[in-house]
Amino acid sequence: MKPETENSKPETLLRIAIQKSGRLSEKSQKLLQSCGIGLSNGSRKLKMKASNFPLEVLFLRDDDIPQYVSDGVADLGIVGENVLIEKNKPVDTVEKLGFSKCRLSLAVRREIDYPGTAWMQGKKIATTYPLILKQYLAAQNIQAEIEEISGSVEIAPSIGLADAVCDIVSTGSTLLMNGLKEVETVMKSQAVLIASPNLAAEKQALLDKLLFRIRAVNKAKQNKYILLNAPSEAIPTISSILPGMKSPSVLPLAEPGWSSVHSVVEEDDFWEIIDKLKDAGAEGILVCPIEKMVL
Ligand code: PRT
Ligand code: ZN
Repeated sequence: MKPETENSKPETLLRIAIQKSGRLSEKSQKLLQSCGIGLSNGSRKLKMKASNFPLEVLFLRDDDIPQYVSDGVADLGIVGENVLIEKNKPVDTVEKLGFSKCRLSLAVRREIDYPGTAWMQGKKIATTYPLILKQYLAAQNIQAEIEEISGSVEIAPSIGLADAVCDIVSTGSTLLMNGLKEVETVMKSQAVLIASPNLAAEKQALLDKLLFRIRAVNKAKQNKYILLNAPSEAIPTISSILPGMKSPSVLPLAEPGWSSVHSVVEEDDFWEIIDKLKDAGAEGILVCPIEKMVL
C-alpha cells in the first residue's frame, strides 16, 4: 500500500445505503449498474466497494436507511417515500427514482357500505405507519384509534383486532384475498434518493456526478426512439407532431418522394402520437428503447 504523504489524500468515497433484500434491493442495484457502477455482492456482504466509481455500498434493512443517512453514517440512501416520511429524519430528498411505486391506503371489509372518511370516526385502524396515519387523520379532522402492528396488517379486521387497515397497496390482490377493499389513498410512494444534509464539497461533487447519470438513465426510460417513413409532402405535419429533442432528423429514402424521420417521443404520449402519425401518412413505424439520454 502507498504510504500517505501530504500530497496523497485518501480517495473520497460516497457511501450509499440500499436495501439488503426486499422489494427495493434489486432495482436499487440495477439503477447503480445502469449508471456504469460495478457491483458484485455474490457473498452478500453488508458493505462493499463498487468499481468504476468512488462508491461504497451498505446493505441494510429499509427501515434503518433514513437514520443512517441522517446520522451521516451513509451519505446517500435509496428508500421508499412511505418509510422516509414515517421515520421522519432530517435528510434531503434528492431525486424521485420512479420505481417501486405503491400507495398507502385505508381499507375496510368488502361488505361495508363505505360513505367516506367520516366512517373512520371512532374506529380502530391497524397499521405499520402510525405517524403518517396520525397526520392524515388529523388533516381529515377524524378521531380514530391507531393500532400499531409490525406485520400482516391485512388480517387485522378478520381477527377482530381492528375495523380498518392502513397498509401499502400495489396491485390490490392482498386486500382482495383478505376480504378487504381500498377506500382512501393516504399517500402515493416511490423509491427516492436521499442525502445527508450538508455533504462536504467533495462528496457533493460526486453526488452531482452520480445524479447526472441517474437522470440520463431515467430520462431514457421515459422516452422511445422512433423511426418512420413518410411521403416528403407529409414531413411538415409529421415534424409538428414529433418535436424530438431539438427537431426530428429527416433523411431522404432511396425511393424518390419519400423520407425517413427519426425522433424521440415520451412513453406517456406514445399511443396518441402513433395515431396522429398514421393519420398524417407515416408508414413502417419502428420504436426502440433508449439506453441513456443526455439533454
Ligand atoms: O426487510 P426490510 O425491512 O428491508 O423490507 P420490508 O419487508 O420492510 O419492505 P419490502 O421489501 O416489502 O418493501 C420495501 C418498499 O417497497 C416499501 O417500503 C414500499 O416503498 C415498496 N413497495 C412497493 C411495497 C409494495 N410495493 C408492496 N406491494 N411494499 C410492500 N408491499 C406489500 C404490502 O405491505 C402488502 O403486504 O405487498 C402487499 C400488497 O401488495 P399487492 O400487490 O397485493 O397490493
Ligand atoms: Zn422494512
